[in-house]
Amino acid sequence: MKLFGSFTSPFVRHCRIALMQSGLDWEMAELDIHTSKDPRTPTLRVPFLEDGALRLTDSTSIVKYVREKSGQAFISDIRDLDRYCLANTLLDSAINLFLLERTGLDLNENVYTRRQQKRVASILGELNAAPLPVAGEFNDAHYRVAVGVAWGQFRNRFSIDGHENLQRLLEVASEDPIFVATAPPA
Ligand SMILES: N[C@@H](CCC(=O)N[C@@H](CS)C(=O)NCC(=O)O)C(=O)O
Repeated sequence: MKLFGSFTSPFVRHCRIALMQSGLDWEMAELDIHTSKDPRTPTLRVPFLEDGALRLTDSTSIVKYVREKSGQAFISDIRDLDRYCLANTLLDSAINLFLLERTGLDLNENVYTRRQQKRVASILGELNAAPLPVAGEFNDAHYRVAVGVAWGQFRNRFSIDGHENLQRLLEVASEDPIFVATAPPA
């Protein structure tokens, strides 16, 4: 199967983690969705995955597919699923702000971008309040939060100063060789 995406995307990173842990046969096709003349996905976003006739257009369906195809579990606990969703909402807002800023928009001048900034700050506080996993026992909610927070640090999109649990989560994740191997390029 083929995963399409960039090495900087946190959503792609989570898929790569699941694929590397799966033992399945897969390859990555690097794709810059912003410049591609043939995006091959209706979302105009990465990641997407092709496995024979099957095409998946979102990291959640991809991670679930890979986990289940390799006999592993995707998220079953409802609180974990909610935390996973919170991390997605955080990333969605933070990435939109990042891309809007690149177009030259002043994020502080627009009522909706200010709301997005508020959403990012408020979700970080909520995620920081969650219990920490121990090394080697990450589920997909932990991975989603960790790739999201790591992306925020990589792109300087938000600070986790004062969020000690999130700092600790990244420390625990840094003991995971696959998490480390999938880090965005310096
Ligand atoms: N819900 C999607 C979000 C994917 C997403 O936002 N990808 C970003 C890269 S990190 C993207 O391709 N953005 C391009 C754009 O918005 O134009 C998923 O989980 O796969």
